[in-house]
Amino acid sequence: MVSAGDIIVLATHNVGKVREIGQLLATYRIIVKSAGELGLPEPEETGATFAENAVLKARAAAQASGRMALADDSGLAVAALDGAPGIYSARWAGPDKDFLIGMARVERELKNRKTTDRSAKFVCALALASPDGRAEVFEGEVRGTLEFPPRGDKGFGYDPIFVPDAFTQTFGEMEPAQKHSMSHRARAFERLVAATGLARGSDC
Ligand code: ITT
Repeated sequence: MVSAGDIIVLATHNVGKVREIGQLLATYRIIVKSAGELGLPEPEETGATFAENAVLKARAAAQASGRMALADDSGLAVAALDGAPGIYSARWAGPDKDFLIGMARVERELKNRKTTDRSAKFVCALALASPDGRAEVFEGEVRGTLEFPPRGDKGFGYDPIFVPDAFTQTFGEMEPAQKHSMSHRARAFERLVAATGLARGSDC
């Protein structure tokens, strides 16, 4: 579905995702243009799952641009909050997308539940769509624990409160390469690479 030299539209307006997906794609011979760069509109996320929203965004960008498009729908699922904020992770940060607000809401809701369970996972669905509407989805997740107050400014979104299992630093404190060695996004990306046979630049 994707070959060396192809141009792929990255169907996201989130700069944190653009940066991370750009790093994950860096060794592959494909040219990435972001939806923002191409002035593509942001479709409404009406799906009920990460996968549905990812497909919706990828299809909209593929149809509008006439090129293959890659979309990422992701979020934080907190066990004691029955999986919330989940697909509403961006919306919990309010209209200004202020993740200090989103993280404070997670902390507040956990306090309200009067539980000591702080387990959570990040989930990512990557959808690759072609202009004719065909789409494939690849998912990944990483499990961890939430810690407050937030720590670190290296990531984005909810990274400063998420400590992956077997580590002590939050994603916000880790170098990008370390986050990529275990993240939900990197795991979904590994599946995409395996399924599409995407070749590294040096292999071509
Ligand atoms: P696009 O739809 O344009 O891609 P968005 O920010 O609205 O951008 P989502 O609907 O997928 O994207 O929202 C997911 C939110 O979950 C995102 O805004 C982040 O705050 C959070 N999130 C996803 N992956 C994350 C990660 O690796 N680290 C921290 N937070 C993450």
